[in-house]
Amino acid sequence: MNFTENKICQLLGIKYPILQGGMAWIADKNLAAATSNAGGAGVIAGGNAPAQLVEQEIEECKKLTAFPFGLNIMLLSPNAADLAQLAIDKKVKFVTTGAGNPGKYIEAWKSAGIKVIPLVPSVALAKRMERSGADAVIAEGTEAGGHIGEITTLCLVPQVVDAVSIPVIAAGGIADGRGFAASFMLGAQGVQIGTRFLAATECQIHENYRELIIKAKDTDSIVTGRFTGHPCRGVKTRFARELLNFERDGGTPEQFEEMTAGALRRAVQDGDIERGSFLCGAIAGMVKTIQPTKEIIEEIIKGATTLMKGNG
Ligand code: TUI
Repeated sequence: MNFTENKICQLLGIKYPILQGGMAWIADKNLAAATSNAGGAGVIAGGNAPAQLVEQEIEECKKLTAFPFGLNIMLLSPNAADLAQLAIDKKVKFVTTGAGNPGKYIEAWKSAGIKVIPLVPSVALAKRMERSGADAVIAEGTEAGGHIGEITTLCLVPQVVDAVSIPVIAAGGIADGRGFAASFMLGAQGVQIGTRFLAATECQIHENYRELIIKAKDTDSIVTGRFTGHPCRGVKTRFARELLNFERDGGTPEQFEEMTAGALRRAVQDGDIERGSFLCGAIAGMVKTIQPTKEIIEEIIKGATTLMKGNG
């Protein structure tokens, strides 16, 4: 399929309209560069990291790829404002945001020539982002991994498409050519994929994390932390079930935050099955093969092309 007319490809200067998810602690220079080198849009996740560390990642990523890549800013991070400025100082091609409203940064990013792509879990926020000058939005359904909204991808994407004039990127539950094609049928002009890239050769997560993803079946993801206001989807481990029980049995949100503080780092770096949070999307059950990023992207595009012939 030819994407020369595709709005996301034109906006970002990429070959295929596939963004790699900005997974905190996971999406580093290696995964971002591999994605960009394969024709997609790689993303370095800022997560909770200090600006100095993220600056190094950006610098090193520039050595690994000549293609555009972006920076994801998790707005709940205490370092979000520093990272917002870092994106400008380092002239990244685009910024994606998560876990909040990036409105106050948009003008500065636009003035610096940075493309702005906020993640939205609702039509209301999508409209607000368009009014604030966003170049595109990522409509992410509740099937996604990590911090999530309530609406499913199937319901959210077409409603956001109808509500805004800027291009819409679908996210949440997409892992192959069928998900890509379905997103386009809903009116999206691109997809963001996270969970499938957990099985990319270039994704440097702990072996235990990778094994949990590869072994996961359809019913193996659960959502914890609804009562904190920041629900998170991940692998249904014993620890995740303990968190759910804690919530049900009247634990306080403060105690819950204490139990989960640092849990993603423990999963990604230590492979700590007892106290780590192995975040993943509901599509983890379909991720079975460890493959190079390039192979994943080409497989998705090939699958979608077959399905979209005549509709593309
Ligand atoms: O952000 C994510 N995924 C994440 S963030 C994360 S780390 C974390 N740490 C502590 C608490 C919560 C998360 C792990 N995974 N995905 C993007 C996303 N953004 N999902 C939902 C949202 C979102 C929610 C509300 C975006 C905007 C929003 O706006 C509310 C408002 O201010 O209007």
